[in-house]
Amino acid sequence: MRLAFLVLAVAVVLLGAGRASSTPDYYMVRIAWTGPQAVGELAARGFDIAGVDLEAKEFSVVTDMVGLKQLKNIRGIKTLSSKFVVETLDTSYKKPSDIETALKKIAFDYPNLAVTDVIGRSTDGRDIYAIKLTDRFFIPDHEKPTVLIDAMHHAREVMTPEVALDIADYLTSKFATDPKVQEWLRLNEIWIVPMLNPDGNNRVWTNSSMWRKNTRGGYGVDNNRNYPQFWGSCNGSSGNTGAEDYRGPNSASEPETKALMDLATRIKPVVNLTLHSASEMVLYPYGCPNQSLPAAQGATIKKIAAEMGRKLVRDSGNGTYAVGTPPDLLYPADGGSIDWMFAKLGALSFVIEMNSTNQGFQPSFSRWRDATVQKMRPGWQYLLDRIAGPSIRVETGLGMRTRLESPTGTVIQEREADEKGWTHFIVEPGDYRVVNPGASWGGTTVTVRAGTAVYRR
Ligand code: 0X9
Ligand code: ZN
Repeated sequence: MRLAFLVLAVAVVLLGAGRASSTPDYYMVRIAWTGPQAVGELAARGFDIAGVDLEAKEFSVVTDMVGLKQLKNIRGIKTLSSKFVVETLDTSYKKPSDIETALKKIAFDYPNLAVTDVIGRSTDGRDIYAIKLTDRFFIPDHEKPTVLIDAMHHAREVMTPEVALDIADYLTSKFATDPKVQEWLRLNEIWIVPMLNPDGNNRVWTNSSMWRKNTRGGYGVDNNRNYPQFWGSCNGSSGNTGAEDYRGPNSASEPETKALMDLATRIKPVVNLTLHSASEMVLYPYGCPNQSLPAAQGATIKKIAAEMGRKLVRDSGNGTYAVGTPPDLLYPADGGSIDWMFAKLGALSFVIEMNSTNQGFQPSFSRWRDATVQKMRPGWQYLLDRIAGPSIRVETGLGMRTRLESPTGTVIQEREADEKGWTHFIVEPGDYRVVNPGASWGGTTVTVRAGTAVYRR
């Protein structure tokens, strides 16, 4: 009796000890990169791909002891090293409450330029904050195209809100003295959502530094696999709740995804830039290998992505970011935000995967924070410059659809007007036909030259 009690007591102590240090055992495994196929295959098998380093020709996987053993037995996978990840947190990075504080301070300091907004509530009921930046003096707001910049779909990508906040800081603090900044805010309405996934981020600081998804049901959904476009359609996500790329029970099931969709549907951005880490890449649609962009708009998107890539210098200082689609450079990904932003709303959409995978998910704040936000500036600034380039701006009326055609009638793009009744297209230089097929006044077709002037109906 007494012995049994003792044994039981020991067992309880052992279990307790196991649980007390219940931080999962993570290994960061470096694998030789032979092309996107092997990466896609590991992702499809449920491995958590941390990032690809095209400079060193290797990629990284986050896994546990079991996964580590499995990896060693997969044909064609050459493991270069595996490192036990000690869970260090660099707490200088922003927490959900820091985002609210930072945005409210900007709006307080620059009331003529900035206003904060709550675009929705997260799974656990946290406010999802946005800030809108524009100079309200010169051009009335309603004539301006909107730009949408979002960050932190993925909780552990802690550098991304830093860059989003730097954009807001830069555009407000330099406005008084920098003519470039004045022009960007005179011509555009810029919406920034620095932390789309506050619940996941809270979990990073309190529980699990490698957390990626939101927190639905404790297991979480990957918000960047939850958008309706190509949802669950090309083996680029998982139906298992435990997977790091779990797509959710339905498309747009997640409040975070919905919040960004609702905002974008309302403001109809001409450009959407979504910030992720890491891999030092600029990605453009689509995330599915069997899908490709329509020719004319595709050419414009690819040119802009290539130019943005050339502006972004790698952390090593050697060379610039790689440019391509997710399946070209990383792995297939379905239900991602940029695919929906382009296919549904006609926004030219881009991912920046910032930082080298060398630094892990939490690059030392003191070493990398300022360096990274500075390295990103030429990229987003180029995007803002390009919006002022060849484009067509039409006042069409609320709810109206407008079709852009070549002079010979080839359809280039069709978009719905924004909440202010305007439709903006970013195009190559040249002549275009603007068609309002369902207009109540019987429809119009007008030929305009890109970038010359604003056309009013
Ligand atoms: O897998 C992702 O969601 C992104 N990479 S990350 O390492 N930051 O997780 C790539 C997103 C690709 N975007 C789309 N397919 N839309
Ligand atoms: Zn990401």
